[in-house]
Amino acid sequence: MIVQFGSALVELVLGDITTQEVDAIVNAANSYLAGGGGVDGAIHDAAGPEIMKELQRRYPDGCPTGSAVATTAGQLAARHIFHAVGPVWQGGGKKESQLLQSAYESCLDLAEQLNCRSVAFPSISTGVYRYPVDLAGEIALRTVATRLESTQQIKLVRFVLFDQGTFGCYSRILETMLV
Ligand code: AR6
Repeated sequence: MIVQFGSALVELVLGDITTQEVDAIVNAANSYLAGGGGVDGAIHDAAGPEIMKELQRRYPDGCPTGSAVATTAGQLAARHIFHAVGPVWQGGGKKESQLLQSAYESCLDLAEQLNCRSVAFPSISTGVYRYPVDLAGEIALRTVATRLESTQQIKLVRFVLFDQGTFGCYSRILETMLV
């Protein structure tokens, strides 16, 4: 599914983010930037050990929840990895929605600063961090769509969704944003 916002495209695909040929891919990291399972493990495995070394050297204090930091991308086809830290879902009363929106905005800020034309996102926080996919997808898509209406720099945002349920959920949300 592809939709135009401003002069840019939002694309939803079912697949693996590590194989995407875009300027930057986004990792769903933890605040220690320590690696882990899920998409974080897959990205570090595919990119190679230099990425963890770079994180430890450049960001020894980690990254606060709701923010993101950039590294090179090792063996990936992308130029940059943006390590974004989404919130752990705790029922919705712990500023989770603001923190998730801020994590996406931080990545979009990095994309603009680093002259990226294309960025691929996973569904941040909806795995190990248990954020409900319908709520997270709404924030992800609305935050990206809002930014794309005002930036000239970013031309493609691709959401790379790993399972059919998440892909279907994001697709339904994007459809409702068109009417
Ligand atoms: N490509 C795209 N999406 C993927 C891939 C992949 N290769 N692998 C998994 N996903 P999660 P979180 C999906 O748990 O909830 C880590 O341990 C997955 O199916 O990766 O933000 C970190 O170190 C789900 O839809 O991230 C943190 O400690 C989505 O990516 C913690 O997990 C996010 O799931 C972060 O948890």
